[in-house]
Amino acid sequence: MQTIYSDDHHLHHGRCEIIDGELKPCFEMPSRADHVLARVRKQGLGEVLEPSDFGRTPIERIHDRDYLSFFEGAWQRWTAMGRDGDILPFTWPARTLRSVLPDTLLGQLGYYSFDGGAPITAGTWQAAWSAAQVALTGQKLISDGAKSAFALCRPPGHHAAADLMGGYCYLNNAAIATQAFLDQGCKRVAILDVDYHHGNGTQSIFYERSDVLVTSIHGDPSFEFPFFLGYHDEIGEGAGKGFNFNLPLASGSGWDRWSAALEQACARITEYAPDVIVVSLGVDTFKEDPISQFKLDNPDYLRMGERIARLGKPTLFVMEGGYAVEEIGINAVNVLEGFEGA
Ligand code: OKP
Ligand code: ZN
Repeated sequence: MQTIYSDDHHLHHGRCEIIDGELKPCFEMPSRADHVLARVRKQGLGEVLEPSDFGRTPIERIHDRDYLSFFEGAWQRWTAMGRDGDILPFTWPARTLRSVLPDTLLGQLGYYSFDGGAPITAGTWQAAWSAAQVALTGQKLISDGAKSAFALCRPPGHHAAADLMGGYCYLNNAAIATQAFLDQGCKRVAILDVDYHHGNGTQSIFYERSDVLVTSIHGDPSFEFPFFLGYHDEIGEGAGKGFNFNLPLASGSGWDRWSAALEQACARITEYAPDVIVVSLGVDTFKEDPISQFKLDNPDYLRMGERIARLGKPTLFVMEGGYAVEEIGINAVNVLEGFEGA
């Protein structure tokens, strides 16, 4: 399997996030992708390619133009104000307030975000842009006939909605690749999101559409981030009714419960008969993940990859979360090796 990777992810390195009431160094750090790349090389998974540049058009198929220009210009505006720390929002248009677009940078950042977990730094736009190009390059490999590809994206994307950043995410890499498949002639794409957190951005982007089936296995939002989306009764709306399938699981879930949920997701995907599958590959389901509550172990990721392979479809893997930095490479590449060995 070929891996697509860009060093540009190093340009994004947030300083701090609020966790358990404390300011702590960001868990979403550059060494995550470095460890995955090192493991890809160590295991000889296959060639590692630089991304091609597909420009802005495929990104604008998912994200609003005004959101993109805000994101692209934010750091310049910040430094023009004489600041040089990370840009972090702290006020959002929650209930009783109005979703108006204010004039100032921090007002607009509140409008274009849903939490305080996605800092904008000097290189965040460039890193996120390149991650989207990484996903699009993987998409192209598959539309040119590859059976699978690994888009080693960082920063991750599945929390980002059409005009919202949050949860370490800015551009929704998996959604951008999914739309590119459809624009190039695929009739149906299935997304399987195995990240520990619910991919609220991906769900919201495709919620009213039947050409994308979104399936997700995650920590129940009644106890876990992102708290306000990802419940089982969210099944899609309008034309999308029946094309969103959430499998929230209890805290402490291990491979028994997790693999039973995977069976359910796979059954729904098989019934949907997609042309291709996009896997939002987060490995923060690992038992030692510092911010998560599932109990998967290293070999479980091999089984995960084997089961996904048995769906028998061309599959694009898009990197999402995973914060047990030392083991993220082993777990992510185990999924890919399991897939290839099946
Ligand atoms: C991203 B991905 C707020 C902390 C909340 C956010 C978790 C984002 C996970 N500062 N944690 O799904 O792995
Ligand atoms: Zn996650």
